[in-house]
This record gives sequence, structure tokens and C-alpha cells, in this order.
Amino acid sequence: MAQKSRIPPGQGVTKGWPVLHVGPVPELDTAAWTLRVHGAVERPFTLAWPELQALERCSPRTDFHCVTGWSRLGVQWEGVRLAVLLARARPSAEARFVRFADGGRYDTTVPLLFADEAFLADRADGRPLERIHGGPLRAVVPSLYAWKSCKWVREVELLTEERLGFWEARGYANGADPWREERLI
Ligand SMILES: Nc1nc2c(c(=O)[nH]1)N[C@H]1C(S)=C(S)[C@@H](COP(=O)(O)O)O[C@H]1N2
Ligand SMILES: [Mo]
Repeated sequence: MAQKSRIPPGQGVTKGWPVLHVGPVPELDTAAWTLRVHGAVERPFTLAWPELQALERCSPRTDFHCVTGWSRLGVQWEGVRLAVLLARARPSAEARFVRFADGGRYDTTVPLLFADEAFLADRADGRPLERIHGGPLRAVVPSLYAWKSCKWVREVELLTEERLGFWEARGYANGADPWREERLI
């Protein structure tokens, strides 16, 4: 029963880890890699890979629900909480949303209310995050459908107004709550 209550309506558990994204896996070199934190913040900054690695770490265990119907339970992530980055950037009083972007075509935005649970993961299940799953670094917003968890994240942008992301602009329900089955508009 405890197990069943963890699975949102219309979802089925997978033991594997399907790979889903639009376009090619980006070519990335951690030597040239940067993460930019900007937008409606008092102190925008850009981190190089070693600087990201030096930040306070977290290791949340979360479930991962894809809107196409699979749920992967108990992923053991490691990374940096979004809150650590935001404490340094100091969102302005008007900031309401946080947008994650991969530097290419993909982006997605969530209300700042989710900032406390969101994190940036560079390891999963005891190994460096595989490139196909968004390595070297992906965003994770555990309580929302997985399209809100931007792979290959390069940019964290604070917004004062909503901006629809790649899938949200193509008919996905912006709320993305798996427990309410907010799948398509
Ligand atoms: N940059 C980027 N991030 C992305 C996507 C994408 O196309 N590009 N797809 C999203 C979707 S729809 C899903 S279901 C998850 C899948 O993550 P996975 O391939 O690690 O299972 O990544 C999300 N993050
Ligand atoms: Mo998805």
C-alpha cells in the first residue's frame, strides 16, 4: 500500500531509466562549461565547473514521474540545492518564477514556490550523471512531471512574469502536477 500511494494516477513504475529529450545530446566540455544565474536578482553570477563542485552538496532521494506514463522510484541524486544558488544571487522582491534553460532550444519555468525542493544534480545512483540523462548537470523539480527537470542546464533565470517553456508552449499543462494529472491543456 505504501508503495502504491507513491505512484500518481495513470503512471506505471519502470525499473529502467528511459531517455527522453528533443534534439541531439549537446556536446559539452566541463572545461568550457558554465552555469549562469541571472535575471531578477541583485547579484547575478556565473560559475565554472570547479566552482559549482565547491558548493555545499545535497543528496536527495526522489521519485521521477514522466508525463508519458512511467515513474522511476527512489532515484538517489547528488548535487546542489537551488536554494544555495539563490542565497548567493539574492532574488529581487519582484521575482516570482525560476526558468531553467539548456543554452539551446529547451527551457522550462516553475513558480518560485518550488525553489525549496529544486536542485541541480550532477550524480545519480552513485555515478556521475550520464550525458544522456542531462550530465554534467541537470535541474530536478521532484514533485512535478519530469519535463520540468531541465537536462544540460546552463542557465537559471529569475523572472518577474511567467514565461512558457519549450513544452508548455506546445500544449503541456503548465502546472505539471502528476497527482492532479496536469498533462496536456
Ligand atoms: N534540455 C532538455 N531537458 C529535458 C528535455 C529536453 O528535451 N531537453 N526533456 C524533458 C522531458 S520531456 C523528460 S520526460 C525528462 C527525461 O529525462 P531522462 O531522459 O533523464 O529520463 O527530461 C526533461 N528535460
Ligand atoms: Mo517527458
